[in-house]
Amino acid sequence: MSERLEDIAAAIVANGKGLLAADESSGTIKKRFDVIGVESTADSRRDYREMMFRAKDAMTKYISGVILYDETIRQKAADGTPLVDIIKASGAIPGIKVDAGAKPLAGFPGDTVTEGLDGLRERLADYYKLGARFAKWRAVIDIDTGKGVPSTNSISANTHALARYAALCQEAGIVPIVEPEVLMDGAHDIGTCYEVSKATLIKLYDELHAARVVLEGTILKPNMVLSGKTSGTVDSPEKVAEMTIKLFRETVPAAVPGIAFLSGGQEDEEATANLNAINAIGPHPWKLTFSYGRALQAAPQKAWSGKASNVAAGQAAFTHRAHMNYLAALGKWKASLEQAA
Ligand code: 5MM
Repeated sequence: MSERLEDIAAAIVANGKGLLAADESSGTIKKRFDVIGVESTADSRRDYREMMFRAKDAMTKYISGVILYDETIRQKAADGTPLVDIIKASGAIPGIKVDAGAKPLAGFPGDTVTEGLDGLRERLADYYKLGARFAKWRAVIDIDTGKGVPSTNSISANTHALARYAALCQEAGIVPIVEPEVLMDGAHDIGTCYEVSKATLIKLYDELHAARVVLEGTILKPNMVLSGKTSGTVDSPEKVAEMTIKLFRETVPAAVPGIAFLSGGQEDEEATANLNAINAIGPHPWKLTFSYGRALQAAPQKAWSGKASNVAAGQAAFTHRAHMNYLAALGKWKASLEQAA
């Protein structure tokens, strides 16, 4: 395929396809495996991810790319084939998480800033050789308005780091996925999520312009606009779609080819229904698809539960969720399709 940044970005969001976010760091995948009673070892992590990457229907029809963790991009399948080669053989694009995680922001209790810029130029050159053609960096913006979180300084520091990361990626021939996640944790209402997300995206695109990042060669990975998880409100998909699209029309330039959402702790079907409602009120200037971690993997993790005899069941569960989200990215999903499965 073409190596132009614009073409890679367009391929990531083409025709209803979306990303599998399988870039859980070792600590996060351990938490996921604890839930299904599986010990997290290099081999069990490899077996689990190999199961998904070998799910042929899901990977060829619905998944455009996979975000990998450093360990996984270097791992080989049980038969010795590099996992990256399995992903490429399916037609999907390998990507890599390059941030080093969110750390407390000095002087601003409750705020974090994502680290990982030191040595990033060299790491990107290495990841390019290993086959990565896109990367991901996640900034975490929490909401706790009573405590002044997020501070203006946290939004500035996080978006500045995202812009420096994006410029380094493009220099290396790698498409940056720019992920400013406004967390859904907390009791805030949907209007507060909208306001914080708006302040974040305005600052983000200021910083990307200042860093001379070519927007056509980027993908935005944002949260949807939602009420906080402990607010007691679950918004209707129509409300989420209206607020989310209003936000993007006000802040995301049309030069950005695609927006690939994180699921952020939504239930599997909720993340699908909301994505579908967002696409149902189109047309929009950007493609709107999924880059889900939990909302694509919770079901296959449960079905697999670490047993070789469950590989087919795990692949079926993964394929189903990928299919449902593919339909949602086209605005063609219906709740009845979930029951039918
Ligand atoms: C899959 O989870 C990713 C890695 O998380 P850690 O660095 O904390 O281990 C995460 O960045 C993910 O790509 C996004 O948050 C989207 O995942 P969700 O689960 O929100 O769809």
